[in-house]
Amino acid sequence: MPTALITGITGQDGSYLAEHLLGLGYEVVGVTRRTSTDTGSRIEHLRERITLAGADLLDQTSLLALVQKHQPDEVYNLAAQSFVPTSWEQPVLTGEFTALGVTRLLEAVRIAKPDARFYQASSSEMFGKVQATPQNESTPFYPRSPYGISKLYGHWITVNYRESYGLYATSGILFNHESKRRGLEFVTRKISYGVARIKHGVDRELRLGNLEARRDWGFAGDYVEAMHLMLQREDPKDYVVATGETHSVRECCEAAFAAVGLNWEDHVVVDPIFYRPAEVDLLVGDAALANAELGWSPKVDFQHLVEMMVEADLALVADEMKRGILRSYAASGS
Ligand code: NDP
Ligand code: GDR
Repeated sequence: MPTALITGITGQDGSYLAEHLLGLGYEVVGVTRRTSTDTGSRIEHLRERITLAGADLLDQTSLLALVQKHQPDEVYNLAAQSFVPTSWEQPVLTGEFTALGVTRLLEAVRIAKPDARFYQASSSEMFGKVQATPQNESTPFYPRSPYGISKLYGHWITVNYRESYGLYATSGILFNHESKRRGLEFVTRKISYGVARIKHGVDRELRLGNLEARRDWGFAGDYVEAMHLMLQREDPKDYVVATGETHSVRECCEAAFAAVGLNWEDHVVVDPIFYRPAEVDLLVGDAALANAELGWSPKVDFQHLVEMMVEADLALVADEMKRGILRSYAASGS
């Protein structure tokens, strides 16, 4: 039974990847960091089937001990400070987690388990102010946030460890992927949760930033399959993973409100507090290489994704109302 070690297991992707790998017969070791509150709601249903191990991307010793102890066959580095607006508020910390954290984990692998296969969660945010459309593996990078710049460092250090030490190290350049487990601060989930609250009469309006930004949105459950496929190739290689379709935030609002029979224009309020210092206007990926060499293609399209998310949030808000535990939106910036 191969062992997979997943950092960021408590996040959206970590939970789907753990489910997928368990289904394939892997032993899964999930890395959690010490927090004063429980962050394990996304993996609650998996607790009996996975091993949790404590370590932090900021702490080299903990990562080395982790790899030494578990001797993983595959390492998936999904942990990061992943919310773009926070990266302007905490640029140094974002660099520590999202950039240098990758080197710390690569060092642990190089020293303690050099034949492990390593996956780095790279991002379409590295394309930023896009230099070509659609974006593929050869498109030049032009990141537009401390987050995107940190991810670019993580990307190149992964390539460098492959070239310097012969590690089996790969980067998946994944475009936005969403689900009912997405954090409430990201725009698709903010919209689906907001729509559910409005439909249930909890709120009347939904405040958003730039409605014209366009993203290539896919389903997280499909994207974790690509991560695993990337590590099964004979030679390590980097791949773009995307749907090839792009939609604006406005279109996402239209689809989400329409799913519950409402008109988005009656409820959405543009609030400049949510504008970013530098925006990524348009992303659309070309995943032809992943399709040809990994046999990967997305199964869930944009319309279905939005409907799935709205449906899940309608049920969630109904349950929160019944139990008197409705949440509030996070503070400014989200
Ligand atoms: P989430 O924000 O949902 O999860 C991030 C995870 O990282 C959490 O488990 C978090 O733990 C963990 N983490 C953060 N800091 C540390 C640290 N110092 N040490 C250990 N663990 C830490 O992200 P997603 O699941 O959406 O994304 C997974 C990865 O893929 C991220 O690297 C993200 O940047 C990248 N990515 C995501 C895309 C997307 O559209 N979702 C697209 C492209 C790339 P805790 O629960 O304790 O906070
Ligand atoms: P992104 O995702 O920055 O692409 O990063 P997010 O959902 O935060 O923003 C997408 C676009 O929507 C616009 N937008 C808003 N965004 C948020 N969060 N809140 C709003 O109210 C709002 N209004 C408009 C944004 O300006 C932006 O253009 C995600 C993260 O998962 C990264 O970790 C990952 O690397 C990339 O996707 C690919």
